[in-house]
Amino acid sequence: MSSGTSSPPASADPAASARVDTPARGSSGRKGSRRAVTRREPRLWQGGRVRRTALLVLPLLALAASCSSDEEEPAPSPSATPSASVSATPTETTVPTPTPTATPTPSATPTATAAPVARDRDVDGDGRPDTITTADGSVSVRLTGNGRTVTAPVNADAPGPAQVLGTGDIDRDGRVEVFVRTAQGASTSFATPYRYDGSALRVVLLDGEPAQLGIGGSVTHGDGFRCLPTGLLEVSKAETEDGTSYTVQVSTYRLTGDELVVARRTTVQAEQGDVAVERAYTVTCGSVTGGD
Ligand SMILES: [Ca+2]
Ligand SMILES: [Ca+2]
Repeated sequence: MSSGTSSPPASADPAASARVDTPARGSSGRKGSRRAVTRREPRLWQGGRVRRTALLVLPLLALAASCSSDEEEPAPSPSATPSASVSATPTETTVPTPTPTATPTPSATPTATAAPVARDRDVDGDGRPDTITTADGSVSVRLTGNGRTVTAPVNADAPGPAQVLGTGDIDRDGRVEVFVRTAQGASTSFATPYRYDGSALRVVLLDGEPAQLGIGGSVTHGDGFRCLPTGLLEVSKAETEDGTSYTVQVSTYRLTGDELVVARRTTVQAEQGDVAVERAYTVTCGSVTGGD
């Protein structure tokens, strides 16, 4: 049932197709064969060129891929940033709250330092009472600490040995002064102080003469003195004509060396019973006391 003009079955082999085309005769057949060859040779050449191109391209692609992979190498991530830069980030610094300084407690108002009060009969100020004696025309002190005896002359108006009235620290230097009665009147006696200067016993002077401090008085006059805590000696003299109104002279002395130097002197008018009048009849200095 086949005819001579029927086309041969298509073959998958390109060579078989060439063999089928080659036996054709005639110009048309030759041309067709030539066209077939010229059509297929390029395919063969193209195929070889494709393979060669592939051989060339593949390494290039591989190289490109390599380069691309190199190029695509991930840049250092921010995590690679040196930690120093991180730590350089300013952070909030907690400023320590200054601890408030304790407010100094105000010291107590300093109290006036009380001057030392010498012990009675402690003439040299060593804390131990010393032995005081009198004889005609003298007063002596035996110092307990070293056993030494110091003596001073006494110019007494009254006959016989002078009497020791007591001791008191006039200037508050820690050494008591010795009060010796050196005169005795009808209503008034007089005391002369002696002081130990560290080496000798010396009479205390007033106006260049041995001081004579009056003690006591009468209806018309009064004499008294007292040792002040400030280390001064206050001497008061009162006079009255009617026994009611008094004129009181108050003299304050500072013991400087062996001398009583007046520091203040005032005159006041006072009535009987006034403290100024009472002081003119009273003696208060250590163990020396007296008056009405
Ligand atoms: Ca003593
Ligand atoms: Ca003294």
